[in-house]
Amino acid sequence: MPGLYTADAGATEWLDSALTDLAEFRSTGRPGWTREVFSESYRESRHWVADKMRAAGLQVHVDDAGNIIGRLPGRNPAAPPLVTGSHTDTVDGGGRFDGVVGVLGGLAAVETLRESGTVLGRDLLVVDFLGEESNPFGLSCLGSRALAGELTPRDLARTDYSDRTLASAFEDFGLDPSDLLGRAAWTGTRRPHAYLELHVEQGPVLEARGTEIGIVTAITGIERLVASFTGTPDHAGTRPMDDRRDAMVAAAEAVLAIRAEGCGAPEHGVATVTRLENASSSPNVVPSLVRLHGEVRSVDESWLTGTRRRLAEEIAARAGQHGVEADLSWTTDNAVVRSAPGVQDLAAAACDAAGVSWLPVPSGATHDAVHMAALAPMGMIFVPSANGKSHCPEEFTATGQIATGVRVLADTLIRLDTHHFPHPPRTH
Ligand code: HGY
Ligand code: MN
Ligand code: MN
Repeated sequence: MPGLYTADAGATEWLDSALTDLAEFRSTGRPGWTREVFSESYRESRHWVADKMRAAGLQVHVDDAGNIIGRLPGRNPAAPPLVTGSHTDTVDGGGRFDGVVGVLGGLAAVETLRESGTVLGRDLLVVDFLGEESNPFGLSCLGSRALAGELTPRDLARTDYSDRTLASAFEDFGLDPSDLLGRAAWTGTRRPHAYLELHVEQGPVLEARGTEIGIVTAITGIERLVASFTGTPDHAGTRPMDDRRDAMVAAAEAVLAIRAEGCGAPEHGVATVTRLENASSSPNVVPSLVRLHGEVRSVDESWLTGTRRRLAEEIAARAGQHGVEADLSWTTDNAVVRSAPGVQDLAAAACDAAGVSWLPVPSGATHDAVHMAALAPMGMIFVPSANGKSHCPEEFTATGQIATGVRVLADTLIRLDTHHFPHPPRTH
């Protein structure tokens, strides 16, 4: 079977052209590279990804949760497989590298194994997980959650801004929601031996330190908030300023309280409000019902568990000063997850063997790896992001940097293949 590379087009050329070709699948009329889950551009791109996996010599199928899974047979197909991969959906106005580097890098790693004549003792699965990015339903990592058996009926009943349910979005995408809650899960003997994901750092650390590889120590936890502020509607032109119950003012105070919370975390804390909705569309009525969407993140578990209480007190107090009621609804998008020490050690050994500089780094972004950690020892390898930018068109990582990540990924997978994990490491 001829490989991915040709005589005059090796790994970096293949990566360059694959990145360029996949970037063509984007939603018109949206900024940057937009290929959101369940969109038409995303639906079309899934066929391209499956074809790319076949071109890499993988046996390809789409599972009940819409994950595209490419299988490289090992000597013992009955052994728990190794898994790598990431996602190819984007945020609105996103870039060309977030997630994509882990899927294409997984295929390039398969080629690296083939070129070196390496046959693993166990299958290697390269997965393009469905819908990693958070979405209007407020739930990220749809495909990897399903594999981990973590999707719930309540999740499928979530609605987007137009009150469409997540279940109907899956149906419209050609998937049966009832399969998501059971059959899709990798339970029992389907649990992998280990999971390793290549991803762009999406932050400034590696570039600032001139380091080629980040070995992820922990992945941030995320608390998501929807807050409703209820005041009193009034004529915006006649109601005196000292006699209003303005829901938008209370929401604005909450935006600042949430920002202050994120600035107060001891280790890598962030907090962001991304949406304010006035229930009324009239520009001349004092807002009486406003909804706020926000999130708080940190790799510091104990601090993060306190954020709900701190913000509930602060937001209620500030809203009360304006005679406005605040109702807060929280969901934990994911808890803080630690990478398996054994996987981190093998990635470090691979870097050292290749003479590649590396740093242990926490991940402020969440990933499919969070949910795969529920199934198997997990690790992540980062490559630098130019100016630390991501989730925007300026997102960039040089192909040579990605190729270094692929080399480390391939070597670490070879080491994982024969590694014995003495006991299931604590990941949650
Ligand atoms: O939100 C995140 O951290 C990831 O990009 N989905
Ligand atoms: Mn990502
Ligand atoms: Mn992302």
